[in-house]
Amino acid sequence: SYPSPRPTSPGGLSPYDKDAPIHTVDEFINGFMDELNFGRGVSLARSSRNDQYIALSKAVRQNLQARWMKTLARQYEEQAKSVAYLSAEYLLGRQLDNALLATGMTDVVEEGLDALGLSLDRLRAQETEPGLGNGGLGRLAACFVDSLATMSVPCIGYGIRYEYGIFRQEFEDGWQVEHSDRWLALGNPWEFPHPEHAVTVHFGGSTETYTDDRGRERTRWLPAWDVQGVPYNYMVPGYRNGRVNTLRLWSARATRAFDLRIFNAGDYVEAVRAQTFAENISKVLYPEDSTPQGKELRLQQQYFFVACSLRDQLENVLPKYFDLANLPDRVIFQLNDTHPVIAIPELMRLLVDEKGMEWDDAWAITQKCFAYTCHTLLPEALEVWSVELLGKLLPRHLEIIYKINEIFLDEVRAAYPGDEIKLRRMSIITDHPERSVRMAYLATIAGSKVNGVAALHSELLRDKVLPDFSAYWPDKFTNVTNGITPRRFIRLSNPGLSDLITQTLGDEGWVTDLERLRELEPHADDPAFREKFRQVKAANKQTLAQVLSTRDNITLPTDVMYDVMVKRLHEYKRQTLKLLHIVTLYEQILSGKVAVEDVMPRAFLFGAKAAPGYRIAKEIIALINAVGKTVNNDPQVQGRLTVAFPANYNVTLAERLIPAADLSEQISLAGKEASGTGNMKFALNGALTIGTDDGANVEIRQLVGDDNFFLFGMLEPEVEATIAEGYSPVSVYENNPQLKATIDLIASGHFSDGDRNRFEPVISNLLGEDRFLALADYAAYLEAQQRVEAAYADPDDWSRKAILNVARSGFFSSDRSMVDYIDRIWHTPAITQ
Ligand code: T68
Repeated sequence: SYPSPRPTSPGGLSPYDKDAPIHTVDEFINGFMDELNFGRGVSLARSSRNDQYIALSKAVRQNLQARWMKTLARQYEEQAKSVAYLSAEYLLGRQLDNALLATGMTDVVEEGLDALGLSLDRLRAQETEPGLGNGGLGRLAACFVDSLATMSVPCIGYGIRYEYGIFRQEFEDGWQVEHSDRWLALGNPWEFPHPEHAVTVHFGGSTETYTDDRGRERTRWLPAWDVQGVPYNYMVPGYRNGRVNTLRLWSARATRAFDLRIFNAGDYVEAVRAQTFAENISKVLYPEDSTPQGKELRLQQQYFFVACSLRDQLENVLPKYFDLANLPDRVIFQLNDTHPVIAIPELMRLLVDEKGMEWDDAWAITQKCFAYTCHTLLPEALEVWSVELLGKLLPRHLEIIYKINEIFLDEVRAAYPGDEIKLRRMSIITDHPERSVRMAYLATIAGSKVNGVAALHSELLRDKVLPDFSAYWPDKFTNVTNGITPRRFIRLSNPGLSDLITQTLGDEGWVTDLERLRELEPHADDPAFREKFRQVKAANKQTLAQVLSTRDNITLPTDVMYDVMVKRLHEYKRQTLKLLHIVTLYEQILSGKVAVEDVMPRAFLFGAKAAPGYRIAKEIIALINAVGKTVNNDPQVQGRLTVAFPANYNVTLAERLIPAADLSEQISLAGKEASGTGNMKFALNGALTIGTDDGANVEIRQLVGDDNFFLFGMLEPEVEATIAEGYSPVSVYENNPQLKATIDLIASGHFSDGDRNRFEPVISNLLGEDRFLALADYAAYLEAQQRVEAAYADPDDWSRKAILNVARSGFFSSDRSMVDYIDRIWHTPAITQ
């Protein structure tokens, strides 16, 4: 129903494109040398690698800038409706390679740098990735803005320019330690600051009522303090289509009024201290990915970026004298989880208090302008703000929320007379454990649509998380299954496989039309194609081994199965279940149950950050590292089992790990992982999945076929039943001798120099509670791993399965996700001119 995006210059640079100054090697060299000499003020001979990286980036971005301005001009001319994506996180990954790909400049740049005696590979490595997100949610936002640009759909991404992104992880004695991520320390050639367009955001104070000049009773907010938001613009290039959209990240600084007040009072030092206070708001990304702590600074961050973004839309993006009654024709604010939900009362405040609109008119507009995406099923991840804190920081917003709730509850009362329980269940305000605002409810009530991020998730969201609301508004609820951008996650990250696909399909059209991978299906039966496919995978393993050797001093065999589990460390994702499998294989060798020669050689690769305050997650990291150390150094296993846990898993490392994987571990407890997106990246890159019936795994399995997916474990209803019956992990342990031997080996101190207490917290967590039923799924997991081994023993058949995974993963392109959002929620056509 939506035209699929087509690149205008599929091959690369078009010499006739007047919008780009650089087409030839000579033009590149000139552009680069200008940036180096006049931008950095250094000669080539005296330039540092950082000078060269920045000059290179600025030369490359020249080819995007005219396109950027034209894109904006077209959107304005066409009065196009645009998506304003509100997200507290964007996990972008490195920018240089993506810009080279989008502009088709890679070959010219490589040749030019070569002529200057420089290496593109070395300069690439100079870039620190912008880690402005925790994991899946932030990476999803980055994929979505990429797809919208590539599809010529008007979009502006709004977020926060954190001075420190997600922490840099190191291991000390196997224990996670966090270091600050100083990603801006060496300068950032990809951002365009506009301090002259700073907007003011208010906080605190009180409200008062007054009578306006038409005799109406109104309310106004008398805030106590304010900060300024400075916009930093980033280019979001479409893939070879001449479009460049905008990502606008806000940075906080003190207002001048604020300064003057204090400076005039003569307290210079206090005035400077106050500036620091203001700047704190955008200082650091909260590293909690699923248990929001209700911290005041976090609420400040949320309101800060949302208030800046709404003001920007109303004052700068829309034409002067725009009739706000038509706002829904021009913009849809997509709420990426509840973090930006305070935008709802903010828009009401702007329309009612500042623009003088009647409540009902403002509410009708607001309801059309917002839509809400939920990313979780964990109850502890559903954000609530205490009324006390909200009232202190945003008193007017709290009043507005109360009024929204009051009107809504009147409606509910009329629909279900006498049902006080339902009323209390559906109220935005809850009294337990303290009086607070349920942000997901506010978003559901105000939003035009509510969506989950995979089919199963959307179903559970409707039936388990928001059942009263879905019964009341069945049409409000929809699903949009997540996706990943094929530009970054195959074309850039897996050049070997991309070349093979392009050769086989005859052109590069698949990069923007990923369903075309279906054309690979017949080749899955061609032994010559399988051989080439295996060669690509083998080369990717070599590359990864090389990277890990220099990056982490890790030695990795390259002729073994790569079994990979990379994602945030969380109990529900069950890294411990993976670990129990590894320890089981090892225990079977130690105890002589299995001869070493009969163990299939494997390298187990982990990547995971734990929230700094999440004790048990950090203990699990330490245990993985301890097991790795013991296993890797044990001559008895003869290098058949290798455990590698490179620190600081991030987008850059993902781009290396995923293309090298044979087996993708997606083993969350059924009903807990909303979607997963790593699962899609692995399948697209030709890894087979071992996974539970959870999140998007369900759809992956349906598409790739049962024969090409290793399913195991309880289904969601079984999980519920098991818990309802009174789950006892100890009895599972006692009734499974192999599980007992495995856990006992850990408890014996085998991996902790004889210290039996060292991993007691993990053991007692598993035996005592095992909230996510790892032990209950252990036997099924081992059995599935045996199926994996049997399949891997037949390389030709394994390749066939892997190729079919690639061929059938086109659905998981974020371009398709965008089509679904556009059809079901946004109704934003592409610009045409
Ligand atoms: C993830 N959520 C889901 N949250 O866990 C994953 N949370 O299943 C899904 O695929 C992905 O979202 C995209 O939809 C997150 O990543 C967070 O990072 C987060 C951050 C702050 C507060 C709460």
